Amino acid sequence: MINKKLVFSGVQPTGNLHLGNYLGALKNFTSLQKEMECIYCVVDLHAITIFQKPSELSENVFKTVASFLAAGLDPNKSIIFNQSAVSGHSELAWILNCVSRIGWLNRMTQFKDKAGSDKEKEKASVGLYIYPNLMAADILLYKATHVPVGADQKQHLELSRDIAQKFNNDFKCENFFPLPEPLISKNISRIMSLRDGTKKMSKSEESDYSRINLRDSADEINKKIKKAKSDSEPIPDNLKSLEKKPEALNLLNIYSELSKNNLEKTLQDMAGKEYSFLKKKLTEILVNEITPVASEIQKLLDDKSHLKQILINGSEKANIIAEENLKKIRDIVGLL
Ligand code: AQP
Repeated sequence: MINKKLVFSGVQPTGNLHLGNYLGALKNFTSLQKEMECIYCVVDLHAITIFQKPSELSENVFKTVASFLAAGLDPNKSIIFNQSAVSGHSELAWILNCVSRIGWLNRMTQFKDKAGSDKEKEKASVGLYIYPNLMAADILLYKATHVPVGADQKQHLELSRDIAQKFNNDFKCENFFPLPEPLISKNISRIMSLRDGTKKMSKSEESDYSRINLRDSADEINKKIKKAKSDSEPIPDNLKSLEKKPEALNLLNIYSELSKNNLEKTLQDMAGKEYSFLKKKLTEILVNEITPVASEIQKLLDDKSHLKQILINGSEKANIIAEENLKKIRDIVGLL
């Protein structure tokens, strides 16, 4: 039996959440909780696939959950918890490690990006390599049907579907796992670095000038946008002229998303103007959107026991669903 619609998604506690996480994931999360049952997870087991200092990891879990709430997630509507508090994630990940194929993992571009050159790859953790199997377990543990993610996660989600399908075939339990659908924002699926428009905005990128953090002050936002790469020519009136200008395109994309216009309309309005004009407008709109979120994050971080209680309540609810599904999974696989 295929479940009713259920949303699952996760965010790694690897630092301060940024504009890419906000526009690519959190905004989508909050609108979905109005229409569907949603489970949102701080994926701490994913974070440790790259070494994290223990004291920073726990602090980052709090920062991530505070960002969830500040962006509008409501623990009375959505289940919010940290992954390691529900042991079913690890148990199902092991079972799925035995279903997933090495050839499938070899094709994952994120591993190639994060692990580096062939020589460096040898030193990457095994966890980083099998990360997509854990992601499949996160989703399938709840039999989630929809997964809101940025476009960067599309390939991993396709792998989750392949794993679900192979499990259903191998164990002759047709439709046991639903094949999860990605929910990717159409307009703004990928926010790029402010310093290099060919790389995605990322928490772990060394330069803080590459991203707008959700905790940035108005002054920091202003400085970062001023320094952001753009173009010396005026803003064109068509998309084609932006093909080889990824940084300029990124700024226009972000502005369009925040001003709730499509890119064509932004180009119509801004054609012929200098990028300094766009940057001024973009700073205003970013400050309006981000600084209230930043002060709410700070307020929430001042009461960690409240945040901890939200995680405990969420993990209890998640565990009930996980255990019920795991009982059936153990039975299907033949584990006593
Ligand atoms: N630049 C981005 N544009 C759009 N969406 C993005 N997401 C992340 N970066 C962008 C989406 O945010 C959700 C949570 O991602 P994550 O933090 O779990 O992992 P990530 O994709 O690896 O993000 P980072 O910032 O690059 O983290 P690090 O540097 O630690 O690896 C996902 O839905 C993702 O698509």
